[in-house]
Amino acid sequence: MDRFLVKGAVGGLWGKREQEQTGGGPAGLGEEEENSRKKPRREGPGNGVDSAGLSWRRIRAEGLDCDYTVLFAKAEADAIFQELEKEVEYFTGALARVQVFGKWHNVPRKQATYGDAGLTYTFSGLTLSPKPWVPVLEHVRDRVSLVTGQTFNFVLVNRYKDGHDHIGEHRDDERELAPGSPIASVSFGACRDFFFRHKDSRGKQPSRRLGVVRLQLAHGSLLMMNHPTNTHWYHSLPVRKKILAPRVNLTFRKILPTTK
Ligand SMILES: O=C(O)CCC(=O)C(=O)O
Repeated sequence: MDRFLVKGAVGGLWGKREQEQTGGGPAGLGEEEENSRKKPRREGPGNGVDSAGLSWRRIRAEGLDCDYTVLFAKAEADAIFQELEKEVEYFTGALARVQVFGKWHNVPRKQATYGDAGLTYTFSGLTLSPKPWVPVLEHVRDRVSLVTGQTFNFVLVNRYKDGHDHIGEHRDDERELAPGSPIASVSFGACRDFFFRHKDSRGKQPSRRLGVVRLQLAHGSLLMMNHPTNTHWYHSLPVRKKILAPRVNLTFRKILPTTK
């Protein structure tokens, strides 16, 4: 922990801006619109290289608006990953189990939540409070805020021990999210496939046939899922049995303050 705090100081490894990184990484290998050509520097995600030297890739489809970049270069991403492995405390017991059609199963990954004091959210039908922020999560949150101009008060941490761990198709609970707010997804560890499927293109007899948007989320990457993506598209992280290495994903959100 001390090591992390020291490195978090401005100008140290944790605080340093990664000027040299321009590669957008392996995202956007699917049917999405791609726009990774370098353009004159502009502020904010979604338009080539920004003023921090980050190369953004636009991912667009009907009702889908995402931006992808490699936010942390390898050395910093490695250090953050190690710190997350040391510091994050995951749910155990009933919170690590889920009921599907009346039968209880272990959640096929580990989960934890951190956030601002006083917030509550619902999880597995329970009203819970997130744990208080720890420095490594604040560090990643603040870097995302710096490069996107967005603020976040909550993070869901998902840890996938290997390619057997996964998350099924879902949308994030919009009732708890601030209307129109983006979700910032930051990944560390194994590079994994990540799919978006339009809500009208699900099931055996879909009403429409829009293509699946397939991405790969690399070590140190940031995927901004902007409004209205979460309204129209489901997302998932499928099983990949050949992947042996762990992955930790952080989804930063702005959730509404608890109402009495
Ligand atoms: O691990 C991921 O990339 C996806 C996490 C996710 O779907 C979620 O937090 O809602």
